[in-house]
Amino acid sequence: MSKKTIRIGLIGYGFMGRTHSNAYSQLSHFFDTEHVPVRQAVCGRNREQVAAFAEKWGYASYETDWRELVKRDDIDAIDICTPNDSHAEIALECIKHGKMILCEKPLALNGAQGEEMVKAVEESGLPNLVWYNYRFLPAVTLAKNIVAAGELGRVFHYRANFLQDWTISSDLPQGGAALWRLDAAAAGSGVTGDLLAHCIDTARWINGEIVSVSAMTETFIKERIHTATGEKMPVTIDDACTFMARFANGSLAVFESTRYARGHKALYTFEINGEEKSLSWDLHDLNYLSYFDHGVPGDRRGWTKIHATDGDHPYSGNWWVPGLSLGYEHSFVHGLAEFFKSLDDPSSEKRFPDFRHALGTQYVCDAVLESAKTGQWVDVKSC
Ligand code: SOE
Repeated sequence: MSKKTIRIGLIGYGFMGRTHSNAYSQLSHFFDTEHVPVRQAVCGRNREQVAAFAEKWGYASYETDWRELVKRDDIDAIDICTPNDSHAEIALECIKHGKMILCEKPLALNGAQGEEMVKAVEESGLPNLVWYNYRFLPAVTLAKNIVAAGELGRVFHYRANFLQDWTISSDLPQGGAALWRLDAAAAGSGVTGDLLAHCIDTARWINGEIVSVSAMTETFIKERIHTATGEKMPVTIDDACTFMARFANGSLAVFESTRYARGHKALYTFEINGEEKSLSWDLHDLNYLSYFDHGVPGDRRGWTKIHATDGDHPYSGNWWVPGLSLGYEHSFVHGLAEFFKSLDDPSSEKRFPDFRHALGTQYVCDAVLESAKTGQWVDVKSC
């Protein structure tokens, strides 16, 4: 098979820049796609650091100005790994220069920005993806497949949590390289856009559209030093958010996220209860899908744990031999594989979130934040 190369220009080389670079380097070893990524260039403002990153991760070149990267004729696709407040500006520039886009989540700061991005990208016809990665873990994709096959019967409940504890200290500043997630101007919101957005992406993928929400948020530490000014400034992100939701299929949901759950570093869990079966999943035990089948005779009935590492589980057959576990990093490789498969055959079923799907998630986040402000139920804009 003759391979068609897609020359990647990566903007930003923090945590996400590393997860995506790892996916670019692994993809062709494990997935046979006709299109293959080439690590062409990486961009960051600090020349020394970006040069070191390029060398370490195998990028052929580097830039220190993203606008120069986006203009380059030897780049086919731009991967946006910068803080959320720059996604829209960079994406719109990429579209002007005819580059396909792989954008880190969330799509934008809010729905209004997201709409502009969706309009422009759809008019251009350029392929696009947003890196909501957790849906590509084998056990999570298995849950999706079981629900899509109608095996749960009527779905009654969906519940999800994403719990962390890294912002409890009031000494932690806001803003700057590692801490922009605490600055609403750069992040758009706190746990809602950063963590609940993951839960919402998975939930919408598995259980369909969310139509209305009722939320509460809290900012536990009201002021933090801002790294840009050295002054104490009000904190305007949501530190914690809990919301109830109704899905279009009539099921009810509860979602919770916080960065103040002492002891939890990144605990993402979800459970879905149907008439016939229930499923549950836990990021700390990510290769397992817990499964309850009411159809089993009463004396044998109980929760079983499916170790989703066999050759017939989603994606697992592309890796090692049955029974050997995969990890967090594989979710990015699988997402990339789905994107590249769709470049090979644009008419194939899209199993990755594109800009439009991510806009739907953004609308849910917007409705959650509005509800928390007004204390009212809010209808989610349909996408
Ligand atoms: C925040 O700590 C964070 O890194 C998120 O930004 C990621 O999206 C999530 O996957 C893990 O937690």
